[in-house]
Amino acid sequence: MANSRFEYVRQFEKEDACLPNCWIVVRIDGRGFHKFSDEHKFEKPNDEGALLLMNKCAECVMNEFKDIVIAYGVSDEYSFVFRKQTTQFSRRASKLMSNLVSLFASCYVFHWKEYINQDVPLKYPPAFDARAVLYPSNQNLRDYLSWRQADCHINNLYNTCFWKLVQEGNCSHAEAEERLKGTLSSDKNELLFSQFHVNYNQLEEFYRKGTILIWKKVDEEIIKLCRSKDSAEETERTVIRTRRKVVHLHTDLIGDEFWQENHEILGSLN
Ligand code: DGT
Ligand code: MG
Ligand code: MG
Repeated sequence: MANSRFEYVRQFEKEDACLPNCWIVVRIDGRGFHKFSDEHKFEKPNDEGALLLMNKCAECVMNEFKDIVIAYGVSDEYSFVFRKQTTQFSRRASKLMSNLVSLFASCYVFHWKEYINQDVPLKYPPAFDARAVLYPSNQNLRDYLSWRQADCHINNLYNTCFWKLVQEGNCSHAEAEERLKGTLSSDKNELLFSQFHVNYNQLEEFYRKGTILIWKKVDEEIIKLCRSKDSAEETERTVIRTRRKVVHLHTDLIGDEFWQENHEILGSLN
């Protein structure tokens, strides 16, 4: 078919294929979630339902895009790591980002009622931003994920102290901020322990470490209907089926142990 005279405008489109042999990380982050979490009465510092909803959306994304080998989520953000050799969308950054982030956002709305208190209807449509960053080496990728998990730790320790001071220590927001100014991690641990009898390291790992999603092979029992050769009658039989499933972990990924236990993530085939 002959091209129309308008066809030349295609040339204005920019090539944006990600470099080969690099890990592709797409990170999404809630837009204005400071306000969004207030408007929807999220518990402070951590709202279990809101975080589980984020995890649900991330799991939906992984089930749709099987080339994601690991995802890491904390607060209103999620990072998705595509295997090095992925050919998804011909590695086009805009396609990868826009497909991921739009699926994530629609899942967030779709599953809202399952995770958030029935008394809190969704007041307005949430939005998420997305960026794609390339990491050429395994060490770069590990450092990226370590950076996000270290951030989770720093913010969660600060927020735990801040909200204890406000909710139980009779401090105003400004007073709590002043009390925490210039404190080290050890000071904050000490404050929690001496003033509120809280051992930070015993708080839920879900909040302290964030959520890691990876694929694991799991054995599942399924019930099959079988018909014998000489009878029309069907009988139920339990069979074991192995399948890959997304599992949720709340462990340390900064040390070597996680990567040794899950060596297939960085494995040569990726
Ligand atoms: P942005 O990303 O530049 O559009 O701005 P924000 O407001 O989304 O800021 P960001 O992403 O740096 O920080 C995330 C905000 O989300 C932070 O103010 C706290 C809030 N948030 C996230 N998870 C929870 C939660 O479980 N409970 C509560 N109360 N707030 C949360
Ligand atoms: Mg945000
Ligand atoms: Mg954020």
